[in-house]
Parts: sequence; structure tokens; C-alpha cells
Amino acid sequence: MEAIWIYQFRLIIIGDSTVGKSCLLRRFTEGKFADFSDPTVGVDFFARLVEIEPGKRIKLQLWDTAGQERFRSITRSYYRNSVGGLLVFDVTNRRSFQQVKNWLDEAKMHVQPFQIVLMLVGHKCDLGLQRQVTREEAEKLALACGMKYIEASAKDAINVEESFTILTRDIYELVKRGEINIQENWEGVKSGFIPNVVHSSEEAVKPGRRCPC
Ligand SMILES: Nc1nc2c(ncn2[C@@H]2O[C@H](COP(=O)(O)OP(=O)(O)OP(=O)(O)O)[C@@H](O)[C@H]2O)c(=O)[nH]1
Ligand SMILES: [Mg+2]
Repeated sequence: MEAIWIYQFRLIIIGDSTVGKSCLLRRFTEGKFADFSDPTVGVDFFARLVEIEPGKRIKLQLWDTAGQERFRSITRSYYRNSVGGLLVFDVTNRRSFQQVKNWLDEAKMHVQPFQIVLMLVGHKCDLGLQRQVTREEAEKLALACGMKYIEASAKDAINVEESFTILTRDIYELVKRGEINIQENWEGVKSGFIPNVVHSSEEAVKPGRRCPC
């Protein structure tokens, strides 16, 4: 019986307020973009399946954190159970780029004793004329901090799929190589879900039966 998903990865999305974290997640999970987006209060939850290889799916549990300082004590508690994350800044907001090191330090401190795979996202790349951070300097920072770098736009649907799938693939490779292991009392990686076998055609069409993902 084929598994619905072979692994579940829990990912966290971090970065300053207004860089577009919630919009990025909404584009990735619902395929939508709205010009008006309320600041996140505490933490929001999204989920999506990603096909990593033909027939092999990974379930992503996605934690969207508030960038505002006043929610920091809540958002900090979500690092520990995350195997990976997107660290997002806004290419038109230099201050959000200057905060990247602080976000990285914050993540590293609170993920202990586990490790987290982070990828840097230069967001709102649709706003070319207002750019305050060059691709080169962002790439340099990412390299120095051991992260991959990608530029994306939730608005124009540029590299949104790629941001999540590249990160998911990198984590998948580490899991396959045994460099990240499933552990009790840690929600970062869970192993697969195999659906119950349905024995009769009558059972199969019963109303209200839902895939649990
Ligand atoms: N031009 C452009 N604007 C965007 C893009 N993504 C988000 N925005 C705008 O940026 C603003 C903030 O977006 P949010 O997704 O709410 O930002 P956030 O990072 O979740 O903010 P917090 O929840 O406070 O941490 C909204 O007005 C969005 O319309 C994008 O790709 N391009
Ligand atoms: Mg938000």
C-alpha cells in the first residue's frame, strides 16, 4: 500500500513584520494573493503536500510566525520543533535585511538541542524599482551563514513553489543520509502515513470519509 506521505516536515517562516511571510504562505497553500494582509497575531498554521519524487509525497506543516517584537515570546517556542524554515526579508526594505543575522541567531539559540535548515528568501522581487538590497549582497550573506538564497514574489507568483520545494528537498536528502533523524519528543520530522485498506466498494463511497491530511 502506497503511503499518502512518506514524511511530515514541520517548517517555520520567520523574518521582520510586513516582509510578506503570510502572503508567501497563502500563495503556496491556496494559490492566492491579497493586497491587504493583517499582521499575524502570534502564530498561524498552514499545511500542504509536496511531491518530492514521482509517487513520494511529503506533508509540510507550516508555522507562520508574527514578525512584530511583541509576539516574540510566543514565536520563540516554535523553533524547537521545526526541522527547517524560510528566513524572509523584503528586498525593498533594507532594515529587514539588516535583521537577518538577528533572526538567524534567534533561531539557532531556540532550536537547541536540535538543528534547523534555513533558507534565505529575498521577497517582493516584483518591486524592482524600489529595491534597496542587491542580489549579490544577499547571496554573499546567505553563503557566509550557510544558507541558500532565492528571490521570490507572492504577488507575481515568482519562485514561491521553488522556495518551499528546494528547502523540502534539502531536508529530505539529510533525512535520507541519516544526518537528520526522527526522534521521540520532537515534531520536526515524522514518518509516513499509510491509509487504512478499504475492503468493499460500499465502504469506499461512504460519505464523510476524508483523507486525514
Ligand atoms: N509588492 C508585493 N507586496 C507584497 C508581497 N507579499 C506581500 N506583500 C505586501 O506586504 C504586506 C505585508 O504582508 P504580510 O504577508 O502580512 O507580512 P508578514 O511578514 O506576514 O507580516 P507579520 O505577520 O506582521 O509578521 C501586505 O500589504 C502585502 O500585500 C509581494 O510579493 N509583492
Ligand atoms: Mg504575517
